Amino acid sequence: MADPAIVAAPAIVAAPADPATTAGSLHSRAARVLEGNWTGTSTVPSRGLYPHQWSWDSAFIAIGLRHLSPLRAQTELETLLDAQWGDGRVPHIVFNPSVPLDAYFPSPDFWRSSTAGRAAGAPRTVQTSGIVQPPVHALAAWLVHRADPGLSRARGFLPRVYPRLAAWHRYLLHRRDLGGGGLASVVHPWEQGMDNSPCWDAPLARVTPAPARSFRRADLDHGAPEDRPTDLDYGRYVRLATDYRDGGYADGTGDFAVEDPAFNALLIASEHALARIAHELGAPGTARHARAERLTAALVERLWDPAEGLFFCRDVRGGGLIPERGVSGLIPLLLPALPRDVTGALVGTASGPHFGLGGPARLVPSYDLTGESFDPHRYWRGPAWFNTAWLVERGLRLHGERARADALREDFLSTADTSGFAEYVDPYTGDACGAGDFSWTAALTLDLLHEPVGQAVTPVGIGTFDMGDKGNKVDKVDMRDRGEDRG
Ligand code: 9WN
Repeated sequence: MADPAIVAAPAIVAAPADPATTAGSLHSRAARVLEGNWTGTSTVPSRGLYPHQWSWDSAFIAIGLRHLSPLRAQTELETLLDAQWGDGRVPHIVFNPSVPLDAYFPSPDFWRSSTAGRAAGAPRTVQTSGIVQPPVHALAAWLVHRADPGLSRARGFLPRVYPRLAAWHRYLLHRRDLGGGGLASVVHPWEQGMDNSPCWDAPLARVTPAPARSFRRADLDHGAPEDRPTDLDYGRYVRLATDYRDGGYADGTGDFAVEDPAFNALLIASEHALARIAHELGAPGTARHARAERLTAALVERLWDPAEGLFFCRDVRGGGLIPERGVSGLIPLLLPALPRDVTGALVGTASGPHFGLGGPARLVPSYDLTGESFDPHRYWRGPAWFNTAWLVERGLRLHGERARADALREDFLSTADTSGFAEYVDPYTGDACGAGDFSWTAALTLDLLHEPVGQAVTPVGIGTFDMGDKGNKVDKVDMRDRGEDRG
């Protein structure tokens, strides 16, 4: 039976936001995907391939779900944050105990979070992975709040999630500053979310793979081997995760540590969002905005390559920038405090031969179209994903690139439609790849359908200082002993 919260939400029966397209039916089909992937407390990315809750998926899902059911969107984030570890990390997977262990690898018995993660404060009652994913959550929480501030205040949504989000950012900024320059490092390719990107090839080459016979991949039950990472790559993923687990998930000693532009840009965008949340809760938020600006400067200083007009990953263990062009290097376009010359160069790079935006490519390819490792079908080595296209669309709009943003939005919506809300697509043909009825594709479709075309400044809440409803603050938030979080 349909959830009354969704049925009651006016957006689900509202007229299409953009009458020039088939948005009405696209809207209801996207809503049906999210309905079908809802488990009661959260949304799976895909019923077959990814049958648990994933961290950054849930943030993107909540951003779309807020248009259907702000209650469900709040619940999505709350369920994830309930699995937060004592040290502040938000795990990349929260396992559903009713799903058989062999449905996904690595399963809970691999991660052993409640025992191996005890020193790091892993929860006892829920099983999770021990690594993280990009911190899109504070941004999502702010947008979810703005969708229905009355409901949010009535449920005390922000006062409950704020301390958790603040602890999450603290974990990343303190425990994960492995390069010492202020940015957070990822310690596993799965943490960055673009698992098989050629950007990881050099740092991964130093990792001794776990023998192929020591584990059984479940992903190949659902996807073609030529579209998925190789067994050798999987062996390295398994080795890194095993070593991390066997070290009690303590940070700082692993063989793999990379400062990634998208991961850090999302942290900065979320820090801006956290400043708005702090302000909503009665604190000024200015210290957080200032921190976000300092982090933006660190991002430019450490990862920007002016000659290439792109941000690159920094290999903290090996030293130096990794000379591979990934879509990750375009994501800092999201940031409001990015210097003008950087923004201009990024737009040029996105529109040039490497990413083909507005030219030969559909959406934004995950990797350099001219790169040696380019493959239009293999996971994160060329195909185009919808979440990264949404992020680039937001960035273009934020920086006044209205025509490019509108074109990308159109392309997004038509490709989501024709591909059946695919997980990702061939960047030349737009043909569907990976799983169908993929949750973040449907969710971000809804989000773009709810934004009128031709808008100059995004309401995403990261570029404009959209404080909203200032007069009606929640004044009961306990931020004692949290001096640094006071905004
Ligand atoms: C490992 C769930 C996740 C996404 C990632 C995507 C893929 C998992 C996998 O699926 O990763 O976390 O098994 O390949 O790369 O971005 O969050 O949708």
